Amino acid sequence: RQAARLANKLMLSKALVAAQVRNRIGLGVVVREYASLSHLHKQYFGFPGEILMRMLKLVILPLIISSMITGVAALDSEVSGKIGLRAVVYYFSTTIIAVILGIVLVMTIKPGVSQEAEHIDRTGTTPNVTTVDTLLDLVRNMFPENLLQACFQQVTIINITKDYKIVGSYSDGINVLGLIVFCVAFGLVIGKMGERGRILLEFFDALNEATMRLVQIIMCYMPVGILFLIAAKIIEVEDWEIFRKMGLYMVTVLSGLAIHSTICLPLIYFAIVRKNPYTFTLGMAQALVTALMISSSSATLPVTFRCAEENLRIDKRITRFVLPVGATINMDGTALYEAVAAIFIAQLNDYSLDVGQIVTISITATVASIGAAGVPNAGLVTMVIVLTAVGLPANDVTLIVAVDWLLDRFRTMINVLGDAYGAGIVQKLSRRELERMDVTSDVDVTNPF
Ligand code: DAS
Repeated sequence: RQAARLANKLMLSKALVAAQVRNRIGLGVVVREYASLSHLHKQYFGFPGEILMRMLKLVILPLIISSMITGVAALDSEVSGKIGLRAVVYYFSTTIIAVILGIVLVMTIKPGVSQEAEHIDRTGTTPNVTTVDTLLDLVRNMFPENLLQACFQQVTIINITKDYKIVGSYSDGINVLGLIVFCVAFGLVIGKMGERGRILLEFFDALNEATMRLVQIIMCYMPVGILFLIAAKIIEVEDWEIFRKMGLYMVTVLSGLAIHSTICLPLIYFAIVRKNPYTFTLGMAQALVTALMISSSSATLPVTFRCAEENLRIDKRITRFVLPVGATINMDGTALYEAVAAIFIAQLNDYSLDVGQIVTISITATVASIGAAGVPNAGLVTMVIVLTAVGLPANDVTLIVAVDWLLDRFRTMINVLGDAYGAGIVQKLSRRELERMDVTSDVDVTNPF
């Protein structure tokens, strides 16, 4: 009987052990299944976001072609007047200043560089590079052959003749810079063709309108795509360091916008108009708050007009040209943001950019800001142009998408402020033309801000 009892106990414990083992395996299977499921989750979450990214890439080609050709051709006809020429020179110079400011800040703050990488630099495991070495390095790299090689390799001659393939995910195959240079040249030619050119211009105008309507449709879907893009990213997050990087990225963009709007633009305004720039900014306060609230330069235009003409008493003959054109092609905030975001994404991917690529980013960020419409998130849409130009993974736009709703407000505010300063500066430079014009303006041009 004892042996039977013992055997019975043994059987029981074996069964128990077997059950335990089965459970463990079962648990292991469950965990493995879940892991694969969560992998599926990532795909499921990522899919709607991927759709958004691919839709944005689809509009790159028509967006660049139509906005650049119509923009350049239209500028050409507008620029016949000295007022238009002064406005265009102002637009380009302040946009380039904003881009350079953004690049200097993002290369200094390095928001996308991981801490351990920075730590290595600081602990000197790499040779302790002093500022002087860095500067010497920079000068050494600026030798003519490097500079020409870097710049022209990237920007025009060699690259522009690179035939771009329109197969597969075509936006990755686009030679964006080559396309831009072609569109500028083509736009200038059309602008000079008179009546025949007008027919072509109407076609590209219609193409631009159709493309912008497509962009509007994509933007209706954008909140959904952004939601899923962010969800997929949050699932993927291994190291929470990404949030530190995102925070630094926002600080970089916001500080760039703050410096540009409180130092760069006021300095240019004061240098030319010799009036207090901060009083000027106060006069635009209502328009700036509106831009901050609605994230759209175009929708803010009526308020911008009212502030410029009533508070700042800028001549209507100036505002009627400078403000609408400025709201369309003068976007200092957007240009700064696109340059910072592109280099931030390069840093996230440990992608070292050479001089030529930095120049490429400067040019494409400027052009992308011209192509961006004065509507919410427009800078995000044209951001894909900058990333494609330097071969950066456009899907990393996901990260900057998450905070675009906030940054868009501030860059729109700076866009509007830049347009207003432009109107004040162009008015000051065009006083002689205004006085010569026989149309008497109903505002006193003798005492513009
Ligand atoms: N929201 C755009 C504007 O209205 C700016 C941008 O998207 O970059 O100016």
